[in-house]
Amino acid sequence: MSGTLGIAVLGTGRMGADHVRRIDRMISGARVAAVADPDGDRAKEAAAGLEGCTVHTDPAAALAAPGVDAVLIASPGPAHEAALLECFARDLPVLCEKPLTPDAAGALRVVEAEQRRGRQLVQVGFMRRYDAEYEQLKALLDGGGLGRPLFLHCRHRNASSPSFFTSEMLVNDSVVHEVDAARWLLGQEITAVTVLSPRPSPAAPEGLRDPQLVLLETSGGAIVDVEIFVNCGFGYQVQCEAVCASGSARIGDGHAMVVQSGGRWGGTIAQDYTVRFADAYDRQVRRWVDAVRQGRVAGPSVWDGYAAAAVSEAGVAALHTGARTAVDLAERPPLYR
Ligand code: ISE
Repeated sequence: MSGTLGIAVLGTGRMGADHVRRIDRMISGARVAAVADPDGDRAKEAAAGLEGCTVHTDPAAALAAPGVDAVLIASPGPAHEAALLECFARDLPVLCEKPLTPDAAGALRVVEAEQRRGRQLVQVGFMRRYDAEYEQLKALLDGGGLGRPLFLHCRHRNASSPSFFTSEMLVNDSVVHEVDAARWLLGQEITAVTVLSPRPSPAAPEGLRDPQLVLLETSGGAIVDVEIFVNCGFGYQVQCEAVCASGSARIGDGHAMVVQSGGRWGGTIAQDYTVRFADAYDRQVRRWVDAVRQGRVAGPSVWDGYAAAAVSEAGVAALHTGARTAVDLAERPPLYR
């Protein structure tokens, strides 16, 4: 396409509002044409100052608004399936924030619906794939110089969790990022999940099983361990070390600037994901816009979203039972091979 891509942003909470600002200020060739949020005031606030942007409380009305060529879904997970099916009916390309859907059955219905169309329309927002350090690690592992990966040791820490966060969400809202990153970095599926949790941190809200240790087994015989700790107090940290047959590589140490003064040395730690992964989000949206303008779809697919949902479901079962739980994955359809 030659003109500017008009995007409808569904959901103007923290992530959606961040994407509205990003599209407006950081992305060339695109503009926000419509926003929708059940909270009309919040939608209005996100659209303030955006020329020609219409404001809606009903997502379907935003998709039908004038000038909408593509859709960015940033509403809560349970709203994704209906929004995606509506986008398919209107033939609108989509960038859908993770998780694709909260459950594997819903994600599989989305996969089947896209397959019936015979053409991909959706990129799923697993932004780690666009982070410079993750891209470097992926290139290193793909190059094969370190030999076969044996372990990924991952740490995923949030300063604090929102009030609505549940023990299950540590798995299906937070660790889902490591699930996708591990599948992508290793080029393997996750076959089984085990979840262990120590006595909760005193900083965790009453009843929240925080932190947890999530163990993922892969189809190629590697093991991925993830420490997920969403009330660590000190900041937002995402680290990953790949240990391979003849070497190891680590990302996420966050040593941007080191200050030495008064007999001490140190730096700062980002406080949340919109800061830690700001560049990755920019790159993700930019690549999506470029692809859509060229009539292509790239990046994580709804199959990747489904596979992550299937692993999350096994992870939540493992959290409840304490048992190693096998992942039940459908056969990958030809459209996603
Ligand atoms: C949140 O939804 C995210 O996607 C963040 O990247 C993650 O760190 C956080 O734990 C999730 O709740």
